[in-house]
Amino acid sequence: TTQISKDTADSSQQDKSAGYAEPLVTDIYTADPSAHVFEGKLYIYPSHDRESGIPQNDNGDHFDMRDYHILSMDEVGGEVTDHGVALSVDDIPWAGRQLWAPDAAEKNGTYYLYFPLKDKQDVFRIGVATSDNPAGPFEPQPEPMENSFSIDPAVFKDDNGEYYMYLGGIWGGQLQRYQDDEYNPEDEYPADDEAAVKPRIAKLSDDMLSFAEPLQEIDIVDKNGELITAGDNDRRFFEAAWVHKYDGKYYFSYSTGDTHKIVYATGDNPYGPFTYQGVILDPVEGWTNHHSIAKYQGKWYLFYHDSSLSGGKTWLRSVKMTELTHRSDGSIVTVAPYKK
Ligand code: FUB
Repeated sequence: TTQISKDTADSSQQDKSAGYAEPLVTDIYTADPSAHVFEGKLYIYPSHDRESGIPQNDNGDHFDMRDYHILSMDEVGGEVTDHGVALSVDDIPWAGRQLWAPDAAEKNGTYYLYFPLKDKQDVFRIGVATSDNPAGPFEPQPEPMENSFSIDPAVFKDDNGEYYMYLGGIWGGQLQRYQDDEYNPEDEYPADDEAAVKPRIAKLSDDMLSFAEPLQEIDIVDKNGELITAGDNDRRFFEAAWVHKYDGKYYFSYSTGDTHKIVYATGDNPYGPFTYQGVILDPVEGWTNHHSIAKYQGKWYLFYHDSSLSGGKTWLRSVKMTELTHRSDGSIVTVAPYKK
């Protein structure tokens, strides 16, 4: 695995936005920030990184998180509140290990926290927990969501009031086990010239606790309409799906994993296909890159993490935020994370 140094990330920064930012909190490690505006405040739903002592490997065993803390703020640059433990692995009946990147949604005054967690068979499922407060504490459902798998749930509410969940992550995130819609624990991957493993989407049911339809594959294509291939590591989907809508278009953004970028593709509806457009965020210090995008008080922001506070330990990350710019043609200005 590669550690990206600040010097590498700082090269060729012309036409990029100055993304330099300090961690939002420094007394705990946080990662994978999913940002939402609820009740007029900015809430961030991150992973809560900790030192577990588990050695680093390609399966991500070193990301052994056990609870979630939710952060909030009234204004950008203002005080950040850590609301304490919102959900613990000890309270989830079906839990095996590893609480990874969560997301949240609100419907009719109830808040839903969606989270990836390995079950007792060491297979990732998506769980859901509810609260009447956006900061929790959250009460988990007794079972994972039916037919859920893999990691990194992201829930997008469309303008018509429908909610959609996006999910998936390869390697340790196990998405490669669900190709051809059959479970294959062998972790086999497509050949380099074949289509990359596809992220999934499903509409959520009215009660927000299950899928209203089978999970469907999402096509990510290049400008010629050709599917991005498994060997195209600079552009293929790895993990960390997020969707935002800008000027009527759907922006599907994600991490490229082993090439450490956040990139985006655009489409005309929530299901895609999405056409690859470019890089949102250059590599950060640490191995993973994981983000969200939200509008608050009239401005768009990118939320992300890096490992600078821990001196480069990729399992000890810190959430940051910086402004994001859409050009008049709808394209996004690449953020250089260490440019001042
Ligand atoms: O934080 C654990 C995992 O690392 C997340 O689920 C992935 O997106 C990556 O950031």
